[in-house]
Amino acid sequence: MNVQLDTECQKETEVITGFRSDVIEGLSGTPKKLFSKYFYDKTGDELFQQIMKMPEYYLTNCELDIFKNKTPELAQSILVNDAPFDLIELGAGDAMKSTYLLKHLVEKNIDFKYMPIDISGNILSVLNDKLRNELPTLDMTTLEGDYFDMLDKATSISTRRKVVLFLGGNIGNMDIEESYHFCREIKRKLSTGDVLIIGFDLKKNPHMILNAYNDPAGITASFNMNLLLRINRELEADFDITEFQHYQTYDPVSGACRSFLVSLARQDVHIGNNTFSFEEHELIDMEISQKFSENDITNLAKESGFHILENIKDSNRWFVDSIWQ
Ligand code: AVI
Repeated sequence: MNVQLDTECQKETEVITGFRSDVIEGLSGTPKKLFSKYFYDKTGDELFQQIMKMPEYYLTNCELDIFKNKTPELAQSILVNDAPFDLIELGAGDAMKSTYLLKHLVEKNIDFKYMPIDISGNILSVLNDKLRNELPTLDMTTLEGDYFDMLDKATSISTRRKVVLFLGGNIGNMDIEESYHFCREIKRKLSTGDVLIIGFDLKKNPHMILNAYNDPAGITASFNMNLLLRINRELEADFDITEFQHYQTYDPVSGACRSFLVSLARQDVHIGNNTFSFEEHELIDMEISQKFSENDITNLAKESGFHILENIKDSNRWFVDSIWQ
């Protein structure tokens, strides 16, 4: 019991230490930067749920449309002569979209094991309860932790063929170099015949993209501000969020949609013993949501050692789930 508590405490301390050093490093650079992976504390999760329900945030319905209405096509592209396989989902969350695929595979009596990976143990236990209830015959092992560590664990648990899902356009939250590195790493961890399905938000009318991240209700702004509040709560800091303003850009040529916070005054912010000075109008680079052309996707697949088996798009052709081998 004590050993378990000690381990949990140690894990929590390591998480906070990583968060602190990333924040301090990011705010010490030029331009100042924070990492969007830290948006998702409890309040951040709730704000993201609200974003997904916003009429301007078209991404939610796009991939839902694919998983709901093109399930047989998806299933077809991942099955090889009904051979058993492991379906591994990176950042599964509530698995809202993939549940349509799981139901389809279970109904067809396909032999597979579902392995959702997520950094949040809480989300995984909710998902576990939900799927045990909705799909009692589903063979499932949840894996809590970092994507690559857990992918290693999944490959050590079983040697069956792997199908990896990376949905939601999450690849867009990496800068280009990071996304190339990420795809190469996945390729290195997979074997011949394994499959990767990645969701990409496509370049489209720039007004539509900008609106999705610059919503009039200001939910995206609050989502960004919450990271400053989280730093205040967890790292003994004193950001005054009334002295910052959200600013969103979209560059239709490069496809980079970026979130910034603008300092409205010359000010000092303290984080523990560290002081960070902001000029008036100085920016904090908060997040990139990269948009892709089909060419960009082909290049990314090729450069990381994959080839594209199929591109499945939603009915508006705004989003693609690209199937790579
Ligand atoms: C999680 N990710 C794909 C979202 C996106 O569209 O980049 C995060 C987000 N940021 C602001 N709105 C949504």
